[in-house]
Amino acid sequence: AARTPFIAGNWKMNLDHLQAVAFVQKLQWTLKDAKHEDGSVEVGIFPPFTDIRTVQTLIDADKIPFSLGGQDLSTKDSGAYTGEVSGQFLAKLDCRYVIIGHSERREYHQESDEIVAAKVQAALRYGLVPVICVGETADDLEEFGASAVPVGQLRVALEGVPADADIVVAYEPVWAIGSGKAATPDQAQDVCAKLRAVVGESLGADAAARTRVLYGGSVKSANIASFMREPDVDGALVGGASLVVDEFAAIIRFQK
Ligand code: G2H
Repeated sequence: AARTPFIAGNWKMNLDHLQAVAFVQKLQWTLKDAKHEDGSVEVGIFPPFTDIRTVQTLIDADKIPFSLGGQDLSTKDSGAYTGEVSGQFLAKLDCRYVIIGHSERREYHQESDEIVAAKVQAALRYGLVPVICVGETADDLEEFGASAVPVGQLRVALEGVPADADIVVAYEPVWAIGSGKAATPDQAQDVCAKLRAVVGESLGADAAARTRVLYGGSVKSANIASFMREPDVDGALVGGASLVVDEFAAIIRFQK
């Protein structure tokens, strides 16, 4: 089955709700007649929690063909968990996706592989598609090579996931994030192919063929085409460049 390319903008902790309005309107205007209009590429926006309602309203009012997602969610459904946000709240705001296990969560919030796995289960309980992030640090790369750590992280994240689950995998080498130093297309292809194989081992061949595997880490308009040319790279998780309208629009308009 052909996999629809997915360009996902992870705003991280940027753009307040008023800035979000201006940004989304300008992006939509810049993208008029772009190929996301005909569904040949899916565009995802991952704003901070406080902007999700705002972006949902814009998408709704203007029939903008963007998918919406959260940057994180709680392992729990509801209750006395101050500061947490439940997957059911995201689902009620029309979020289709949620990023799970981003390296910044793993590093600054001590998220273990087990917490990541619990968050994947929480997402699936509410019909959200988890965007499962994995990747090696510079030290891991030196010690174990590129693929061992992300492969291990993904195996744990997929424990107990049903074979028919809709998931997205994002390979983000930590040394490439926000550093301006992206992986080479060859490096990305090699690890993304191995991650697809893990999806196959865990969920079966159908899931491996259907699941989109993204590359993330210093993606910009100047390098997107080189990644998208690779057979096992189905899109990109874009941080810094997703905050610049012209850059993000150019990434969405990538040509193979
Ligand atoms: C990796 C990526 C988006 P950037 O974190 O998730 O960020 O594109 O800024 O490297």
